[in-house]
Amino acid sequence: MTTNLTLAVAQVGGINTSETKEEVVARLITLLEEAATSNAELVVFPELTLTTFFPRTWLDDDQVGKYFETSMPNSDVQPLFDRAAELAVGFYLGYAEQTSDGRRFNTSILVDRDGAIVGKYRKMHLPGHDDNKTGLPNQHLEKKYFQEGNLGFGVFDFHGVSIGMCLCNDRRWPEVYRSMALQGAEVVVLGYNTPDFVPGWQEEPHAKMFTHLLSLQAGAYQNSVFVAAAGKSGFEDGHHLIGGSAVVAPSGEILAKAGSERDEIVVVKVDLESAQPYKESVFNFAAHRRPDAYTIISDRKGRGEPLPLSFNVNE
Ligand code: ING
Repeated sequence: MTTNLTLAVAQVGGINTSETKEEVVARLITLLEEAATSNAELVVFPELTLTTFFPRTWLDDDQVGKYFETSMPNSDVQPLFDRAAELAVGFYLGYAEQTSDGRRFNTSILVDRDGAIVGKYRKMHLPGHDDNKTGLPNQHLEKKYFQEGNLGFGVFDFHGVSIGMCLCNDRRWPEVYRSMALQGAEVVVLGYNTPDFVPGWQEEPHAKMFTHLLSLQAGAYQNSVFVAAAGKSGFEDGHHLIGGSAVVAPSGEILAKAGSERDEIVVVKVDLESAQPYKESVFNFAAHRRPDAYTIISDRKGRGEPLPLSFNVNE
């Protein structure tokens, strides 16, 4: 049983449309090398971390294609795979995937310390919209550019550690962590791009960071897992994304958090065994959960009417 894992979240401080994938990969390699100097075994990169957050802009099909990877690895990212294997560091990478039959997903992969892809995930919760909302500071067109994920919430073996993956908006949905914790996930890794302005999302500025961290901390505590989240942050062509890359313990405590909105590595050596007391007591799923009472959660998609009462309130 592996007890320790040295985790790094690699925050990427904004990618402008002028930057080439080659330049971005060079930045990722620099971050990975810095993490390796702190003996990191796994580096978590952000969502869509090879390009600018292009869903902020309405693009025609021939304009948006360049943001997608038609194979993984490929010539652009091979240097990252090579350097990581050289340093025996695994990584999580978020990118825009186009399949051979043209389907497009917001995807992440988990690569082990030998450079082999051992996990894949396609974003299940796509936020935003698919219509052209002109006249706004930016749009959020993930529902236009990506299909909903079709791989479910997998848990993968990373050198003896069970790791679940998700992406950005997924972190706000409690079902995500629970689905992976029920499969034995010890660590949940995720990348995110959280813009200041999302059509329809009205929150005060401080609340954007609060709800981001709250989501990580709740997911970690309620499921006795470590959560490692890496953000694309800072400014991209003048559009701001929040930072706050962090590693959270099963206690719900933030173990470490990025202090900047730039490229920044945050490294934490986590003691996986420290989750055990929570799993054996307050969140002993097998002893305490009542799935017989939760069926509404998977039966219903949207809000509806109260369920008919199966009892008389006066009895
Ligand atoms: N980004 C945002 C996120 O979930 C969002 C989108 C946030 C939409 C809040 C609505 C409300 O952090 C991505 N990429 O999902």
